[in-house]
Amino acid sequence: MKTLLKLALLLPTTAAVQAAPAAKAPAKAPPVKTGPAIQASVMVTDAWFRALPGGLPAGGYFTLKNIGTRDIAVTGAKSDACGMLMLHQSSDKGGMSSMAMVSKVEVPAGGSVAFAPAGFHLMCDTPKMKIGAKVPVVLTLSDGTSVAVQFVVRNAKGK
Ligand SMILES: [Cu+2]
Repeated sequence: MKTLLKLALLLPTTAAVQAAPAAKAPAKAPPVKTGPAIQASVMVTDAWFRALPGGLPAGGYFTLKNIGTRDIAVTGAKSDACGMLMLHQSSDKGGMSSMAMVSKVEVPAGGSVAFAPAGFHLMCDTPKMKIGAKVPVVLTLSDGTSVAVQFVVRNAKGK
């Protein structure tokens, strides 16, 4: 982080601002990764589903960065690959792991939130997906917009 900051100080401001996303451009990304999905106010990266055997619900994970100037919340998700797609939060209370539905996940302006195993995640009921394929998901946001994201389908080990 310190190195980045120094670098930014050496460059003209506009160049530094544009350099950051350009450096992460997924031109040579491995085939199983999807590029970032960018909408006016958010950027979604590293989106994937964990497909489990036996038609069990599939957890969906991603990182969402609020690149806008206003606080925002993820208020829902839908996908043709799922019967129902819910926002869930896992919690660990006294060694007991459980999960519950949440109505929204807030992301402050400039902040980001990781949907990850053991935390916030999408729960895809009756999934129809193949490992190695990509499935489309639409995330709805509190400002009335939505963002379309391609999720990579990985196996139970997340590979
Ligand atoms: Cu869940």
